[in-house]
Amino acid sequence: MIMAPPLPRQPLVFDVSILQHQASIPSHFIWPDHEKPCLESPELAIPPVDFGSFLAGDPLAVSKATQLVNEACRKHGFFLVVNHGVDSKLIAKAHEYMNMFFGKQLSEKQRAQRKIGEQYGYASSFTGRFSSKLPWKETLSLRYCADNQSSDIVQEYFSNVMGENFKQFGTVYQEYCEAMNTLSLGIMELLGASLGVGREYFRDFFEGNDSIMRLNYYPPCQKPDLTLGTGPHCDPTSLTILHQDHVGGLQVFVDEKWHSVRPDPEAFVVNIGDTFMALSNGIFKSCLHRAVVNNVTVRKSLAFFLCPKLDKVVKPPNTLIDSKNPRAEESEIIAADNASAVKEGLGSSCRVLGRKRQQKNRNKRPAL
Ligand SMILES: O=C(O)CCC(=O)C(=O)O
Repeated sequence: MIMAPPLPRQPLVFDVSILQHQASIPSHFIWPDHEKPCLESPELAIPPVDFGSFLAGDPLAVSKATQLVNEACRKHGFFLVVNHGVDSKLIAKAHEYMNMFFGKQLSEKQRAQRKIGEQYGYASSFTGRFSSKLPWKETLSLRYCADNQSSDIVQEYFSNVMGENFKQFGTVYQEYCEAMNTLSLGIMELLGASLGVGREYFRDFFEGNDSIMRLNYYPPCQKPDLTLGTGPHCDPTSLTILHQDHVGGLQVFVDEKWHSVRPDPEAFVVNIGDTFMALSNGIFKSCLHRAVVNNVTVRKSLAFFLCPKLDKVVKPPNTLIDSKNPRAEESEIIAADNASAVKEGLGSSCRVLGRKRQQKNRNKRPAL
């Protein structure tokens, strides 16, 4: 029998207008059984930290905030900040402009297409490197630099790549990133105080940071029990400040189970990444998390990933190294090398510094 030659494989295009209504989803989006989501999971009790009172220096508030953060970060690395001082109108605008961006025709979004090997731009599950376990989402990732020479980098990206019609998008996300920069440096004071190294130590380390802002847009999916919006991962970066809208979908792997994080539009979810875990000599944990999708509504999240300036050396302060907490590994990591490893999809080199004691747990597959 003569066999017909196989048809050339069509590139898979994540066209939301079609995919969100499909009763069955393409096999590329179906995750293996051991990674399929549990849509009903117990809620993770994460402490809300009154950030405004911490910054104001009220001794009782400082002691309460540092204690809550210390406990949460030793256990799983997640906490909430409330009374954070970020303008609620700016947050609302950042969400509104996400709706406008992701609501555009695919061809228009693809003007910012992120190419294979690149870290910034528009990405959807088109023909990436992975042909299976594709995440059910679209993203736009932007570079933000806090040094004086790159002060308008986000604004310029929109104008240069998307065109002058997108100038207002640039203004909104530039302002949002600046607010996240201020907030993240304040959180560094809180982490420094919680680790007993003083408020200035990590704040100074992250001055002039070279960070990433990611807009995550999760369309509805008619088979949310088969796929994931974001697969299980630990953030290779230093600190993540996430604003999730009212929908919910973030899950964290704690005590051998997945837990959901209840959405609170008044709060930011903060989590420790691998690089900060290394800076803390493994005392504060970077924890596995993921995002699930639903069959009813779009979900959005805004993630700011704080990363050190590229010439920084990532190593814990001597005061965090003692016989109870010996140095996890002798090597030091230059932030630029870490950033390249992350970009190439190799994971964080910082992992070796902070992770040794946690390695045993990390290698376990997440339970269903
Ligand atoms: O959307 C979320 O809740 C989580 C997103 C996330 O983990 C990521 O972008 O790395």
